[in-house]
Amino acid sequence: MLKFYHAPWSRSSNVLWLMEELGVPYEIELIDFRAPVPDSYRAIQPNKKVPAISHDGVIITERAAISIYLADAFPQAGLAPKIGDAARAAYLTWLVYADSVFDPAVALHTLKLEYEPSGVSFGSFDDLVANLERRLSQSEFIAGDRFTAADVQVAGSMGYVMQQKWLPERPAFAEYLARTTTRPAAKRAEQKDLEMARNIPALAEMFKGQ
Ligand SMILES: N[C@@H](CCC(=O)N[C@@H](CS)C(=O)NCC(=O)O)C(=O)O
Repeated sequence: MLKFYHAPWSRSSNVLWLMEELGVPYEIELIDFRAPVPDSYRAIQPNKKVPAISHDGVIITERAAISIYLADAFPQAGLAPKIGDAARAAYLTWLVYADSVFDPAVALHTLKLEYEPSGVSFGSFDDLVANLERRLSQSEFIAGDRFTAADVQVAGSMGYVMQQKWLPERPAFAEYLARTTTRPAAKRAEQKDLEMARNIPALAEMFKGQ
């Protein structure tokens, strides 16, 4: 059984998209972090964050690890180059980059927190933007010429950040998002997330009159 601990409109929404790409049955347990999360959830995710998954009784946390695990566990979905395939190098690099560089660099830049790029593991915001733009100008998808779970991680994160105008606009970014976030699985996930968000008490105000 595949169980997914999820909160709508959060970092775990990338994993919701991945679940839809996989095309396998899964069950959602909602974790409403907009209200107090029971301490018992620490047994699943020690930092009380989403996402987390439990697959046949095995728990996996951290978005990048979850994405790598799921794409390998369900190879029929074709979302990961196989071990031994040279294409796996770019795939793993970009899949992990989304959480280890993109996410913290954008967060600190948005919070206007000043730091010395050489003093942190993820470097500068400007280097991130330049690296992403270079890559997406050369390559149709983030890991090469086909869609992979790395695109769910990168495009899922970029989509939200671009909406918030936390990344500068670049033609390569817009074209990449148009190629990836319009996929049927992405749209299904978006719709499911919207329906779940409607039932979150802290978000009720946004849905008034709808
Ligand atoms: N490093 C974690 C981060 C996940 C994360 O930041 N989740 C946020 C949702 S956007 C969360 O659960 N926040 C709830 C809280 O901190 O109370 C991962 O990649 O899975």
